[in-house]
Amino acid sequence: MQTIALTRAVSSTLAACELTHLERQPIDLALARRQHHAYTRTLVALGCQLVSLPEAPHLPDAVFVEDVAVVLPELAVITRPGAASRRPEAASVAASLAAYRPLEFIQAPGTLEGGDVLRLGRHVYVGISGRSDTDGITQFQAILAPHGYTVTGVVVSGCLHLKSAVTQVGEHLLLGNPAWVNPEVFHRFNWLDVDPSEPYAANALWINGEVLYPASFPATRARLEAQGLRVRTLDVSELQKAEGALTCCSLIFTK
Ligand code: CIR
Repeated sequence: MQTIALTRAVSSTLAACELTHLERQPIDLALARRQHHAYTRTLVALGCQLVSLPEAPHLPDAVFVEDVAVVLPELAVITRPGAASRRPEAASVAASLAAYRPLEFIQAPGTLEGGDVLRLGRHVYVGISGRSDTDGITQFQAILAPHGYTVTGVVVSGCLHLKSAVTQVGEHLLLGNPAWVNPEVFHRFNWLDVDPSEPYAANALWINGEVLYPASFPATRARLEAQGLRVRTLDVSELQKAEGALTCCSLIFTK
């Protein structure tokens, strides 16, 4: 079965991105574009077919496509981001996804961002964060329930999204920062703590048996490798300055 990675080129206005927990720092746009290119090439090397949307220059955060849609085998849910500046990103992603899935939409006033959605089989966890609210999560639950999914809201604090705090790195293994989310919620899974010196290190992209991982977290990388995981690192420094990480730059699904 073909895996598709939907991505979007880095916007020329990336430096005007939304920031919540980080101080604004100068972003080297050319370097951001090279890093994003290396990311997309790596997804291709890992077996993905790339569907690349053109740059949306007027939308600084549009490279972070994960936040505007959640793609499941049965359907795609187009979100309504909590960050108002990001809502216009959704239409073009929806148009592209319509070729692959029936679409459902989160309606106003509810908000939901894909960075808050962690799907573990038929169980979907959604961060109750500054970006996803209980109305959005209730709508999401109503959309998914007929397809046999359970949806559980999870409180996150101190970080942007649920997947800033925890991601899946193996069949039965999660990588997380226990300061930002309660590991007890995920008691059916094994849990690996990030190294305490690297609080932002929980966002990894587990794909086709490998863990795609930021080069900036060597101590946590060592923890992943000590578990026997195959880790491939990427330097994404400029995307990290925009409070982005690895999962947020793609929507990955099967054709
Ligand atoms: C934002 O604040 O919305 C963007 N600057 C970063 C979004 C990152 N998204 C993600 O990790 N899923």
